[in-house]
Order: sequence, then structure tokens, then C-alpha cells
Amino acid sequence: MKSTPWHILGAGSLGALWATRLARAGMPVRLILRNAARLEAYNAKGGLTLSEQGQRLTFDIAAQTMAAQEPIHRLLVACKAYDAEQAVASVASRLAPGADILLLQNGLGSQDAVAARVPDAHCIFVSSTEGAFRDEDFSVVFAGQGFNWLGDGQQTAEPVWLRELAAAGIPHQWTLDILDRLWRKLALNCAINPLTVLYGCRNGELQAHDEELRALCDELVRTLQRCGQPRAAIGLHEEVVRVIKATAANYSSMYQDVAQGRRTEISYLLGHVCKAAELSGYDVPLMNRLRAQLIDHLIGKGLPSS
Ligand code: NAD
Ligand code: KPL
Repeated sequence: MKSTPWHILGAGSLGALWATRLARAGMPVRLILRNAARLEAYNAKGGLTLSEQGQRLTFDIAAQTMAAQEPIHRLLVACKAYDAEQAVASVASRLAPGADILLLQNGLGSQDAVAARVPDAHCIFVSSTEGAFRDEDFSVVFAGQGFNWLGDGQQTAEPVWLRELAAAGIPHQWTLDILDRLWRKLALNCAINPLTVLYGCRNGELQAHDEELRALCDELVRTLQRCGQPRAAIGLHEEVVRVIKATAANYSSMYQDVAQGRRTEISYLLGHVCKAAELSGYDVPLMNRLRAQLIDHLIGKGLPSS
């Protein structure tokens, strides 16, 4: 039986990491690029390159623009959170009824925006701890082993196509608790990432600011509880301390975005938590102040504040 093509929207770091591993395992993959100029640049490059454990391999993966006619049954959205809704809207007319859409975005907020845009699709949320970066256009370096949790927030049984991820060596598990996992990662990111930007430091250096971290975690815990996410709140400060020790030498993803002059996903991280707290009528002075300081910092660097 012919397998369903994987359409990959966003050929950046994670999009390329998934596309190359799926293609390597023999799955049909199609990259969806922004426009004809990007398609031309991709064709000139001759494929998508994966660097893994010192080995560099290029895969001649088929690519197309949004304007292609081929119906989409399975879509992996690998854009940044702030691009996801618009990107999906641009291929909405190609989605088959009930199409599976895997959303790889960090933080929260973009997933609901996508789901509202394409109500007939089956949206699946992915929480990924894998690490990848682009070393050049259409070339990705697999920088950190990790894991992918997938789920749709409902009591749905796992899709049969998950076995394709297993065949491709993409570590994963279907979970009924995907929202807990997304909220938990969001809370960790809110505690760690903004402070690394404001102190201009590696994750490990936050150990010198434990009192501030502890107070922030207390506020985050109470917010998660108020927002109906009590399980994501359990032992938060302890885990934050564990993560900053385990990743002591690393710069957080938000630090790296700012250092490289890239837009951050602030609205889907700290911004989302502050908004959720406001909607539930809960006062979060520490997070509001942190967010305001971060916005000032971003504006000072000439970067978007949302
Ligand atoms: P990236 O910037 O490397 O890639 C995003 C790609 O999407 C870019 O190539 C961009 O041109 C493309 N894109 C944007 N709008 C598009 C559109 N309308 N049509 C077609 N392509 C479009 O980003 P990334 O690092 O791969 O991150 C993607 C998401 O995954 C983010 O939410 C990020 O937080 C999350 N994430 C990344 C990593 C990582 O290690 N890179 C790890 C975990 C989670
Ligand atoms: O996920 C992270 C990131 O850098 O985005 C860490 C630092 C591990 C937690 O915030």
C-alpha cells in the first residue's frame, strides 16, 4: 500500500530534522516552501542536508510552494509560533477533510489559533526536547538528542502512522497528557529563558539568582493551579534547578534568539502565561514585571516586542 506523504511546512531547523529522518527511512516527504524564489534556491542547493555525529548527508526531498495542487493528508507545521497560523492558512484549501496536522511549536497559544483556522483538521500537539540548528540555508545540525511527546488533548487512540516515526528513528510517545507537558515546558521556559536574557548569562549562572527564581516559580505554580493545570505545577522549582544544572553550560533558546537578532516567541511563552492569569483574574506582579523588562530589552535591541 502506498503511504501517505508527509508535507512539511517550514524547512528550518526542526522541519529539516524531521524531513531528513523521514526521507532517510523511505517515507514520501514534500517540503512546502514560502514562494517560488525559495523553491528555486532549494533546487539550486540540490536537497536538504542533515549533519549528525560528524556525518553530513544530503537528501533530495521533493519541494513545492503553497500553490501546488496536491491534497494534504498529513502536515507537519515546523514554523515558529508567530508564523504558524498564517502558514497553515496559506495551505488550508489543500487540506483533505480530517487531515492530521502536527504542531511542533514551543509555548502555547499558536496551537489554538491554528485549530480555530482549520476546524475540520485533526490537530496534534508535539512537545519536543530535541535540539537542532541551521548551519546554512537548507542544512541542519542535529545538536541535542531528546524526545517528542504527541497528543491531541482528547482521549483519542494513537494514530497508526506513529510507526513511521519509529521506523525513522524519531523518538516519540503518544500521550493523553500533552497539555500538561506543554504547560510544564512553558513554565520551565518562563522561569529560565527571560532571566538568561536579562542577566545575559548561561543557564547555569541562574543558580546565583535562586531567590528570584524561587519567587517566580511560586507565582508560576499558583498561576498554573488557577488556570486548571495543577499537574504541571508539581515540584516546579526543583525541576527548574535540575534543568539549569543539567544545562549549565548552555545558552537558552531565547538568549540565542536575542543574541542572533532574531524575533523571540515571547508572546507564546511569558506573554501567554500573563494573559492566562489575567483571564482568570489572578494577579501576577512578578511575571508582569519580568515581561515588561523583557519587552524593554527587546525594544532596546531593535527586536519585535511580541
Ligand atoms: P526555524 O526558524 O529554524 O524554522 C522555521 C522555518 O519556517 C523557517 O525556515 C521559515 O522560513 C519557515 N516559515 C515561516 N513561515 C513560513 C511559511 N508561511 N511558509 C513556509 N515556511 C515558513 O525554527 P525552528 O528552530 O525549527 O523552530 C520551530 C518551532 O520548534 C519553534 O516554535 C521552536 O520554539 C520549536 N522548537 C525548536 C527546537 C530547536 O532545537 N530548533 C527545539 C524544540 C522546539
Ligand atoms: O528549553 C529550554 C530553552 O532553552 O528553551 C531550557 C533552557 C532547557 C528550559 O527553559
